[in-house]
Amino acid sequence: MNRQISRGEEALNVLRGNDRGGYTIPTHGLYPYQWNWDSAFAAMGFAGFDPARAWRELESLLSGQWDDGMVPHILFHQQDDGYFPGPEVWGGTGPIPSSGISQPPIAAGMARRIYQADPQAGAEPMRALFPKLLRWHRWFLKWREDQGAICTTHPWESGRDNAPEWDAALKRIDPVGVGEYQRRDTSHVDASMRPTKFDYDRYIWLVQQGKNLQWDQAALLKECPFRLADPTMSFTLLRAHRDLKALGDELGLDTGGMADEIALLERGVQSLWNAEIGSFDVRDTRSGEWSGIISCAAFLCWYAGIESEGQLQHLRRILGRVTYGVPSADPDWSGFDSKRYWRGPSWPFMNMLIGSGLIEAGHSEGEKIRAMTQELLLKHGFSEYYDPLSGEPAGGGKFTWTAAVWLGWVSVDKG
Ligand code: 9WN
Repeated sequence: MNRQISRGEEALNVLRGNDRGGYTIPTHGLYPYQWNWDSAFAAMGFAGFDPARAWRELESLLSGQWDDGMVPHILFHQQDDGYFPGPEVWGGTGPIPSSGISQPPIAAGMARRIYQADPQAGAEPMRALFPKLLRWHRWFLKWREDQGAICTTHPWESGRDNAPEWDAALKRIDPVGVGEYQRRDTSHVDASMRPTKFDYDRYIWLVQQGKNLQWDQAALLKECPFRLADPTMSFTLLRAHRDLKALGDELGLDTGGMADEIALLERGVQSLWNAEIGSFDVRDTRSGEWSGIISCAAFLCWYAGIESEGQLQHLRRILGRVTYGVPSADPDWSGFDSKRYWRGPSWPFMNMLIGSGLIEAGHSEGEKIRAMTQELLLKHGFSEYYDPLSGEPAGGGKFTWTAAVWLGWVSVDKG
């Protein structure tokens, strides 16, 4: 008789199965390359059973760093026709074929976790990573800063592809000349769970604009119509910079200027406070408009060490409406869709960032989110995301960062 394997063993198998030798793909088929913030979670997942492999994951991510300090959101280590848009569409200019945008900086926080588990073994890899991570963080501060908040210049840069906060800015783009292209995502998962063609035309148009400008940031700053100050980018950079400074101080490295940068980001996140809805929100730097929608990104404030009673009230209301973690969009918003990507579903890795921030801040909602996530993964395994009402899994299966969240945050079968 076959022994039923535990969730923990299953999680290890997911990570091992997605390991391509030095880097990890998010899931077979749908996402066959190395993604930036997924990779940081993969490192956390490996840390518990193979710390050397965890450091290797972060090193391979940073090996794609561009001359200007940017760390791309996708590294195309090997050509794979299962994903669109591939390296030739992006025309990245770094040392490894890559996309031309970045993603929320999670790596420094994960490096700190791995380091703290074994400071002696971690000192050398961390010393080598420190200047690279610092250059990346400073790239955000140089090219994405607005009133101290950090902007996203493409829906994919924020990591929340079809979040409703992008709708108004995307609508203003006329994707003239975008041409014919063949999507691959909808041949892996049901189209009803993915962004629409309207959105995709604009995603591709923005990629084409960046490529035509050879990813020259000064030119893009002037010309890119999509430049939205975003809670995801701002809160994750603030947290990442705090973590990196702590590591640098501990290792006796040069952290000059970092305290001032942290102070700037602390002021900057307050520029994302939309008093009308009493929540952190996306601010369009081109039009000056707020999105007016409360998304899961707003609840990353505690992860960044920012307290907010108003945000906590919204969290309590929203958690009372769902069963399986923080939904990506407010269930009381008229466009809420529990199955479509970033317009409603619950994402375990987001639950972890939000929940661990709340736990650090001493709020009981953090443990509640952890328990919800644990139950979700016990019942439904390691998918990309889930319906927050029914728990039904959606998107890709055998997903790296979801398995990593099990191993690093909610596991019930450790030891
Ligand atoms: C585009 C890999 C990535 C995540 C993102 C998620 C999704 C890609 C896509 O998958 O984005 O980058 O093609 O939909 O939105 O957060 O990093 O898991």
